[in-house]
Amino acid sequence: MYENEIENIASKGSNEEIYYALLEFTKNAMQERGRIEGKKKLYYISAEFLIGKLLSNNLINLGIYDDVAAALKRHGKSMAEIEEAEPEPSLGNGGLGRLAACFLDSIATLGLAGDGIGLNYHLGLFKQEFEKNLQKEVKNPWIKRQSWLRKTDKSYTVIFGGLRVQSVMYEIDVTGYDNKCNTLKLFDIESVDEDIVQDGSIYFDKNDIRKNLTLFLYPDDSDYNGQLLRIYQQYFMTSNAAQLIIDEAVAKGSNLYDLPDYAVVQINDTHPTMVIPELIRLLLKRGIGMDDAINIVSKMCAYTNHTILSEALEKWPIWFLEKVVPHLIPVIKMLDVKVKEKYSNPALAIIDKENRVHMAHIDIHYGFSVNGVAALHTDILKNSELKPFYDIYPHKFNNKTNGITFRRWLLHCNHELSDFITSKIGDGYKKNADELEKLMQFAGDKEVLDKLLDIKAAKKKEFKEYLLAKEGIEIDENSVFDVQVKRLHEYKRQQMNALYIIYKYMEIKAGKKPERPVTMIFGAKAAPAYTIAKDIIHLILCLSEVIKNDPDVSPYLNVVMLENYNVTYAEKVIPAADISEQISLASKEASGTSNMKFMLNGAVTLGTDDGANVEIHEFTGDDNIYIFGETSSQVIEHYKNSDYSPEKLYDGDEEISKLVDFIISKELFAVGNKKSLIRLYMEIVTKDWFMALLDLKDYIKVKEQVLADYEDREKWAGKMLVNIAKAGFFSSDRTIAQYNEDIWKLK
Ligand code: 26V
Repeated sequence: MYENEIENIASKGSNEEIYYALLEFTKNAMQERGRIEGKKKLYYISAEFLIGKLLSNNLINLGIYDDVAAALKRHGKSMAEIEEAEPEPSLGNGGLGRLAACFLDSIATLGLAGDGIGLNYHLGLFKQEFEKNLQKEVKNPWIKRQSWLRKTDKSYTVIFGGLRVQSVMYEIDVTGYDNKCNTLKLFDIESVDEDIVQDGSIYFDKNDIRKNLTLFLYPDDSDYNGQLLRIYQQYFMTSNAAQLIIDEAVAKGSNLYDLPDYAVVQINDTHPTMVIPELIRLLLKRGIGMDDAINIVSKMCAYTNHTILSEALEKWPIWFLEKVVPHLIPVIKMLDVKVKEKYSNPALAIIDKENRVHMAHIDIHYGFSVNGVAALHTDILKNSELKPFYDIYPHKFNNKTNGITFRRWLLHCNHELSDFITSKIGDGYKKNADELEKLMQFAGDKEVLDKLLDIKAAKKKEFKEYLLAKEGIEIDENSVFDVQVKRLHEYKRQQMNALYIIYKYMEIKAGKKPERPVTMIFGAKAAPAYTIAKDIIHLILCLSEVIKNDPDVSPYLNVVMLENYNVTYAEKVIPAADISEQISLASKEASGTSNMKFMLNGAVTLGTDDGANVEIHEFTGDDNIYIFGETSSQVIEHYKNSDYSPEKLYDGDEEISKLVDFIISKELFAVGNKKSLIRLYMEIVTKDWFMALLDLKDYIKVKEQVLADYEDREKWAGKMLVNIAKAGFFSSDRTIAQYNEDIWKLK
């Protein structure tokens, strides 16, 4: 349909020129598709949308990727080269933001009317650089003159205490696979000034809201002004959302009392919670009574919980809110009074005794649905974290196990594998992921298994070359690729993986050489104010250096930390992985989504029975996954009884203390920062809040087993096949169909 245009574009000069021509062409093609319409619409409000590069994905969904790739090839170019010219928007931290992006893809693919609403952070999340084995944060401007963003003439006034701003709404089209478009709406203000942040830094004047409001995602909130700025951002996002929702519903004929027939709001974690009091306030302003307003809004809003970590559950001191959003205070106080009139249990209060506002409690009392993101996570919410709420609102609680879009995480990032799958079972799985199960008929088929190994080998080689070109790092494509890529957090236990590396290093030093070299690959950003997380990055980088410079060890073990891990990197490394590290302390990882991406690309999971690993385990069976460590109920007991003591494990077990002591060895001090290494050592020995030492020995034992099993290549390929075949459940199309069936009820 577009042959001439595509041919014309492919014949242009530089990669950049081709990219920008393709960008405009694709934007137009998406516009021609038209919008998904419906009386009722979903508003998925989220502080993060980690959308990644969009060109390939959009071309795939438009059904013209192959035509474009073929035209480029005729002109001696590849899609991969052209994509290099596309900047990656960094509008998210990790799983939560990427999930929102996968959901937008599936919502449009299923033809449901649903838009994303968020903020247009000019500098996104920081860019990570490594300097002296330490993480350094620098600003990352990603918006170029030409981009996927389309400026609209929609604009709202948003009022803060002592400040009034005028918003601008941008849109990015989201095309469904073989379907029409929805949009991602990102709000901004014109006065934001990127120049108040110095090059090579992320620091700026946090008081100047007009200039900084939409500069960064989660600006460092370790201080008072940083926290205030977060509240400014949250209110700016939700006030725009609420005004837009009412506008669009009224335009479609709503009399406001029937607003729930026109709009359903999914609140992605607590960041958008203020949409509830803001909607109520706007309805009051339009003459609706308090009880009616509360009733209407409560029928529209649904909340997703993404973590049980208490430090991540937002509780704002009321005077912060009084300063930023004084006009919301009467509403919030009224919501609190109504709860207290009904329930005397202080655990249910919105405003607690210390005058902190529990944002999740607003969502649960005044929304109609509360969901966790994996079966285990939802059980933990019901039975412990949110038990008092489950007791009074059992009907509100439901599970929606996360998913990933197979368009990006298979069709786009692993053409070799998806083409092969298509050749074996046809392409029905592209729309109905459950059809992947048909691959099970090849479980004993040597030819198919060998082909899977060949594809993996090709993706490993491709990644090796990418890494060499990008970072000048050399890895051995015949080694085992053992990969842990995710945000850096103690509960995810990258430090436990680092202790395994120390174990392996010592084994090799003692002459026990592995059959095949191992490449340990990490990717992780640490929050700028999270000291211990940065210390763990430091440890990994120091280990990498020590091992690289040790000729006894380096032929057998290589440790690589990818700089500035992001969606683009994920698309390259996940298809190349042999082992997927999912080693969080059981009960702490709500779901995880990289576990699903790895599985789909034929990596075998080494993990704890946590989050969605539990469901992966159920699908693959014991023989195709490696599970270790204490269970979530055991861990929850340890916390309840306060009976976990890292000191005891350290003092009582020489194998453990030997590994931990290496953190403060002369070898590491020679390449690292003494203060940071000692701090991390002390943290592990005296606190170890996320119990890395608890599971360490079991982890080492099972990982050794994985490496041994890897050598039976045929058997390993069988495990790969089962993982791919059983991944269908984890398609975000399934997740979204369930959200719609149980919560949104769009059509
Ligand atoms: C946020 C914060 C912010 C303050 C410092 C500590 C801290 C720790 C954790 C978080 C996580 C916030 C919510 C989140 O990102 N959850 C992730 O959501 C994913 C999508 O549902 C899920 O797969 C991950 O397991 C979950 O961690």
